[in-house]
Amino acid sequence: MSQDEREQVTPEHIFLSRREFLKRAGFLLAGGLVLSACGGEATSAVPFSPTPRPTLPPGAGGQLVDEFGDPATPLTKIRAWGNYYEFTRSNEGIREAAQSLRAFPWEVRVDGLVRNPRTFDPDDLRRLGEEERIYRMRCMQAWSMVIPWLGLPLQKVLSAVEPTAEARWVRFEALYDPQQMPGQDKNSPGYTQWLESGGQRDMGGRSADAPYIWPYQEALRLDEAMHDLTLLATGLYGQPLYPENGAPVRLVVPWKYSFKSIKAVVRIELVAERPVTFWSHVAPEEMGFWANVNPDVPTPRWKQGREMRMLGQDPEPIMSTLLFNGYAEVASMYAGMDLRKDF
Ligand SMILES: Nc1nc2c(c(=O)[nH]1)N[C@H]1C(S)=C(S)[C@@H](COP(=O)(O)O)O[C@H]1N2
Ligand SMILES: [Mo]
Repeated sequence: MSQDEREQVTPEHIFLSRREFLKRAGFLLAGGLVLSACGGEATSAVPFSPTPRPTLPPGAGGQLVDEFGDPATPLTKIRAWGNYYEFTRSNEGIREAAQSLRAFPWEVRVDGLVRNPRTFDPDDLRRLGEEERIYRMRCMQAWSMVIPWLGLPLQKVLSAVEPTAEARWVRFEALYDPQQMPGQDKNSPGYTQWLESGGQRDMGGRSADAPYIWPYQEALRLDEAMHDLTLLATGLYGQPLYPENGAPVRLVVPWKYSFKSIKAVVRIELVAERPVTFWSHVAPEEMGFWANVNPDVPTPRWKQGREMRMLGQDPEPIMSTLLFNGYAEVASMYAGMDLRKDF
């Protein structure tokens, strides 16, 4: 498919911005950016080989690929596998479990240390400028996906509210509503099971002394939040977000382990002090605040040097993990920082 044809199927305002960015950054876009309802299946599994990482075969014509040529994960797989602790502790269960979410009407309050606090609904956010961004997403559980998001750089939202000089950190809060989100209910089977197992059974459940504190909360340093890669996503594969993938609005920070990419965001607050985050409270030895993807810094249960790329294949290919998930352009934000200590 030629570039002209591509621009016809992808609205220009969506297509242009990231492409311009890639040009500036010196990346070559290897494949089509066709918006389709469903990802094509990649055809062959690639066995593990050490860095530099191999480029996976793009598969059938018209398949979406990320900026390094890796094919997108099929939509069915993106919907069928993930993490959503408000609903379930099971990776496979998110799609079914999250259907009880009511994602409309919805508001995202943006306030705190800003001159112009505002409330946005998802359409307000879209009007600020929706783009397609095909990003790799790397979970700390050593699996990864390539996801064609729709969304806008968070930068645009933050600029609109005008942070004051005191604002240093950005805190993100997800929905708290145990009626809709059974995992938040202390009487839920998942919660009870977790307590009975001494907190050992699932990701992060370290001890009953460090229970989950709802709502799910995340945070970024202001410069990270303002980085062009940082996205507030409102859709994927050309459609509004599905409940299981964080409808109607979620954060996407592609160079960090994906627990930073908080779903179902209702509030974004500019603050002066670094906030406590959900996972760094529950499992501080494993899920640190910074969470930059780093193959050289193992975590207690996962070595982090490799990842399973979810493509809906059997078996799924195993790949080398890259520093900052391959997004080397973020490195300057961490100059002088010990990435081993500040993990
Ligand atoms: N609100 C909320 N956001 C969340 C989570 C969660 O449990 N609740 N899980 C995180 C984790 S651990 C991962 S790996 C990603 C998974 O996103 P996906 O299910 O869309 O693949 O969402 C992140 N965002
Ligand atoms: Mo994760």
